Amino acid sequence: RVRVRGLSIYRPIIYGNTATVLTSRERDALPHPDHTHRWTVAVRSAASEPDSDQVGGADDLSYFIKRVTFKLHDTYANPSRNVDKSPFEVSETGWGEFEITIRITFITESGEKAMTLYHHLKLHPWTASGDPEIPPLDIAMKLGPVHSWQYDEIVFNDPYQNFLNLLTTH
Ligand code: SLL
Repeated sequence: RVRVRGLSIYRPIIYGNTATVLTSRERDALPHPDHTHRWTVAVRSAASEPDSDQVGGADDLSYFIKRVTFKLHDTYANPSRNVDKSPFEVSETGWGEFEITIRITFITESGEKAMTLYHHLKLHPWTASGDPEIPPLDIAMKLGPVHSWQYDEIVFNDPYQNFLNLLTTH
């Protein structure tokens, strides 16, 4: 277990959410008639991949991430959601925005401490006028999906030699 002193290695990620307004037919099919949106919160690689048209790369982060825990609002059943394989994401329906705590646990061999990120779940579109009012659902539906993503870099300082090898040979 040798650390490589003085070396930093980073991996680019994005984290955030997409959201769409449910159609009235979709709402009728749900057990929660008050839910207005379907959303997905995710942690993804920010590395570009050829032929990937999704937000973020298609790259699988599980070679160094063991688990991502998404802590949802307490109005949800089992608000603490563990995801142990790629894609590291949770999809739900709901009616309100709230802060999601995202805890990233690295593979045991890394010897790295878990990392915590915060993301404000965004359901309502920003309008061109900068008007802070929430647009009505029929207008929001015409505006299309909402995307709210942040870029970050996971930095490993003085990594263990084995972990460094794993990262660089991936
Ligand atoms: C608000 N502070 O008042 C926020 C809370 C909670 C959102 C939003 C689903 C709940 C369920 C849901 O959308 N919760 O499934 O019961 O705007």
